[in-house]
Amino acid sequence: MKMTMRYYGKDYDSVTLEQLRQIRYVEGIISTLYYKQAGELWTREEIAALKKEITDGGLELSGIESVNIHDAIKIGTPDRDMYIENYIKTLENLGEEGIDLVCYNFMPVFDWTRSNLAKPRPDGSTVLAYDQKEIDRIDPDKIFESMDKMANGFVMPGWEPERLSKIKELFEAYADVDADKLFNNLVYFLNAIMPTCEKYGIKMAIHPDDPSWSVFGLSRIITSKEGLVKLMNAVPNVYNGVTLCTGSLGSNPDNDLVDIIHALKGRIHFAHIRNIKHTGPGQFEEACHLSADGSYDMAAIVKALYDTGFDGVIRPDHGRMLWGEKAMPGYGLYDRALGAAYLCGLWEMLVKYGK
Ligand SMILES: [Mn+2]
Repeated sequence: MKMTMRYYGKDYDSVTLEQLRQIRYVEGIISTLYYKQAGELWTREEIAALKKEITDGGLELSGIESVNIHDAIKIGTPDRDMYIENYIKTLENLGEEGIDLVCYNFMPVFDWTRSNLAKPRPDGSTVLAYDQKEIDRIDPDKIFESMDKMANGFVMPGWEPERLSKIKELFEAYADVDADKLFNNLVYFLNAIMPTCEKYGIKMAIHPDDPSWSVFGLSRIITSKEGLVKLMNAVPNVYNGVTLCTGSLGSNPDNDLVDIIHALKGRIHFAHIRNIKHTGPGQFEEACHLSADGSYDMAAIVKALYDTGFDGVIRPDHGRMLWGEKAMPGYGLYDRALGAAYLCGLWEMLVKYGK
């Protein structure tokens, strides 16, 4: 297991590499070329510059989150092959720079969604929260505006303002993309990139949809054990793998996270570990990583990873906003550092006394 922290780059993140390096538990960084639009080619020079920034900061670049997928690939329009070609070239450039882990998602139009990015808790900290009833009241055209207003002035991953102007077109383009079509388009994409992944040893790790159900009537397919196992079987190549995000999959209380980890044995290349608290049907809020603070037994989750031989990259996921920090929602320094320490503690106990 390698503990890492997500970092958006010096021009976008309020947290510095120096701070991240001082979290003794953290060995590597997960980052991205944040300025790149989905579908754009990443050049070798750009990737080398990212790597250099992180290496100069005393850490290693342990993987990319994310190389985003252009809508043409998800929708399956005739120009998808050109975008797949670009994706392959990007993977080749990443491979040449020694990167062997790429996280991505396959959600139509919207990336992760929340109804509140700073819900106060009784102790004065704030968390991201979701309430389906509130989302149902928001016009899909207004959701960008609503998320942007809550973002403390940060540009959030998946909510880049460039996408706002295209939202009506996007909804139209996805109108006849049902779950089967979306799934087939994902399989088409994976089959096309697998030879490159094999050549460079790049593990693809699909991030589950967040929340794990359909939002605004758009299809979502990576929401459960069934969908994940179906995808693993459709492209039975070890480089077609999963980002086990406990918070995203765990948004649906019907998902048994320990069972999912066992079902995906050998195919989990990247783990996002965080706790959430179910507060009602279609409702949840994020929590501190500690088991007692949310609905999930984090020791059981970490043990399932350990028991299935997980040896990939792990990172604490969204944290609470603490101690007056101003940061990108979910991506403050303090609670993620506490999360890393907690998860490393659980892991050390398993390594030393788990058997
Ligand atoms: Mn995640």
